[in-house]
Amino acid sequence: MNPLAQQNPHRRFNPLKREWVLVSPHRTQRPWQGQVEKPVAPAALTYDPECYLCPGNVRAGGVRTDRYASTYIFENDFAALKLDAPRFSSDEGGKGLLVAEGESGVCRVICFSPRHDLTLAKMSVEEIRAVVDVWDAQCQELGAREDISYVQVFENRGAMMGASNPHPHGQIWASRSLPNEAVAEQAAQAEYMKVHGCCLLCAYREMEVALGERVVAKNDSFVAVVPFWAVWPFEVMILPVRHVADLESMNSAERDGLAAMLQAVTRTYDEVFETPFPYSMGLHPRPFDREEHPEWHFHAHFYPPLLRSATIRKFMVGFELLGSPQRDITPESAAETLRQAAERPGVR
Ligand code: H2U
Ligand code: ZN
Repeated sequence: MNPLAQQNPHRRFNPLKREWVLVSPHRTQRPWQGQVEKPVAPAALTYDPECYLCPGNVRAGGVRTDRYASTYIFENDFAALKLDAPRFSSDEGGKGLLVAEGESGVCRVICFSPRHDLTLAKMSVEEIRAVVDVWDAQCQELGAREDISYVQVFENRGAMMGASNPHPHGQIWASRSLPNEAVAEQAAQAEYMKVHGCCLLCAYREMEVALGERVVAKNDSFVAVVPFWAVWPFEVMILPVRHVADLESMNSAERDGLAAMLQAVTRTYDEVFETPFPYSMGLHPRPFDREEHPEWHFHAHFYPPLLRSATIRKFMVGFELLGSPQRDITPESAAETLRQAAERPGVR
């Protein structure tokens, strides 16, 4: 790392989104008298009769959840997307200012475990592997549809990130059009491959492993780093070692490797402030738009909001909202904090 960058304000380029982030390392000592969140008590019951997602219970929409024993998938009772939504496109006034398009798709919920009190961090690698396999089956099933171009798998974890229920669960939103993030990442990866003749994230992963300063965890098939261009204080990206575009292309050992890496990252997070660490995480497989995507390198993003303790979060406000994202602690120092947390007995 350039020593000037460790002490001085600078901006860093995110080649995956082709955006800049402002880094202000000299500012980490500034006082804080703002909002403090209440710590969240972890869920204690293995079965909660009031929980919409526990086996055998009736959900908010009136449907009963099966008595499932491992993972469980159901159509979201309050889906944001519908398969039968009408197709239309309009440009009121013809000036490209009031443009709308009909959008269709599918929203599903996936319960990771029948146990109400678990989280990915508390599940075994075998149990997380079952979740990985369901994600893959969902991507294959939904991605094969003519009217689907992207399958976005994600998890909102913790009330701070808007999760509606502590029961371990995630969501799958599959849509006719490519969401913004996929559009940006696809264009950037395709352009990089055209100009440099190699994969952006393969080249990036090699450099990060060689440098080591932003690496948080490694196994035979996956690497976790705080990206050079991270926006959130403890943001992490998980990258496969092999150039694979989706879960389907991963062999059994790689799927186990992904499960182990998800466990390592979530356990490490929970150690940082000795609290169940909130985050939004999601998978970025290739688009399922029937095009070849040689440029696309599968990856997962973790975006956690916590900054300084279990109760002090980063806000994306002011300059972040109106100018560019900004961070104080450097990605290198966040990676060091995460590596130290990963050494604690709770993780290993
Ligand atoms: P979170 O990932 O933000 O917790 O959202 C859970 C989803 O579960 C949410 O989209 C759905 C909500 O619509 N849900 C049901 O489909 N049925 C229910 O009974 C409760 C929640
Ligand atoms: Zn539950």
